[in-house]
Amino acid sequence: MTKIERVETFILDLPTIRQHVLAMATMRTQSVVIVRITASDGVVGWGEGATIGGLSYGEESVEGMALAIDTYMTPLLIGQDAGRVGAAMARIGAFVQGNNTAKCAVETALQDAAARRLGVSLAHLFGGRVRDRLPCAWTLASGQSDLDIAEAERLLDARRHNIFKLKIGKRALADDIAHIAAIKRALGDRASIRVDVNQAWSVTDARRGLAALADAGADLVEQPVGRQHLPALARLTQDFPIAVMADEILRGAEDAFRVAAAAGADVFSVKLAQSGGVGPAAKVAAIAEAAGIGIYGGTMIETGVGTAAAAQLFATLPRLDWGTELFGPLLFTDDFLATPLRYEEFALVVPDGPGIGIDIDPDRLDALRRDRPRSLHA
Ligand code: MUC
Ligand code: MG
Repeated sequence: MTKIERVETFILDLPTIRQHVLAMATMRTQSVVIVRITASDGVVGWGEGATIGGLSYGEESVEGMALAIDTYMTPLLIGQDAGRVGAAMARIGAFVQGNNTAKCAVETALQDAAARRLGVSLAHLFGGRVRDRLPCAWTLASGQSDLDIAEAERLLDARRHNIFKLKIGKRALADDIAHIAAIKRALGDRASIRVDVNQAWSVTDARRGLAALADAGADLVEQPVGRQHLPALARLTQDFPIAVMADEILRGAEDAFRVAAAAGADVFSVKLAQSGGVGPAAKVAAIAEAAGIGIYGGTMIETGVGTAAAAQLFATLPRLDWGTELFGPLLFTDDFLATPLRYEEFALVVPDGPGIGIDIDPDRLDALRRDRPRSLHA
């Protein structure tokens, strides 16, 4: 039997190319946990756990994830069969509640190693690709309409993105609506405009907001109200012509089933981090598909590791109606992949090669570590 021998966590801090203004936080750095799992046959798998804005988005922080993995998950994994990913994750599930993003980092590393061991891509283990390129949105979140429009124009000219997600909910409703309308007016039919409120609106604001967003020409609104308000989300979904997408409310298959049963959304943002890994995210997508709910490949603004893992899964989904937002690596000033992911013709090219399809440059990884190894960075 090939055993799990070693589980390591690295916290990385990656500066962003510009400030990223969200309803609940302004990001200038993104912090992530990278997990490296080594098996007794020498095969190594990589995984990532990312959240945004420290503890302002969800209950997990990178520091907490590293602790949960090192202290509680690793002892449950050492000595287990490296090829039995489901069994290893069930063992963790029996002793660790919640902590989906930390579980995602571990599960992804196990899946990556399992696929590498067989010499196949992770997509191959999930039924094989139905597409080689994933339409990829970009988030405009500089905090200023004129800067956002200039950024969108550059990206359209470069044929990198023609789907833009705008982060709103921080300013007064009328200011946000004026911001969206100005961007839609400037870009017209050349781009799809979508907004993410990150739970910031009251139900009353949301009713006004959705009507105005539809008038302004936006195509979709993401998580307008708090994750605890499923009945309100369902009413908004039924009452307005603009598509309503569920994000924060979805933490795995049980939530997906609950939201689908309540007709609580038109679209699901399927996220590996929120679901608890690649396998759990596939279940969320399956529930959406069975319920006739649209699918969007979401991100937690991961580095190349989490982005490549998500790309492997999203490439296998028969329906990916709303494309993806796997732009994470493009928001950072730095990267630690040996070969960067390729973005062209408004899409992310699904990486080839075994496992999640990437190789890590160890020196560049070390340079981004919060606890830089002394030998290299004394
Ligand atoms: C979220 O709330 O969807 C994804 C893109 C982005 O800019 O923020 C994230 C998280
Ligand atoms: Mg969101």
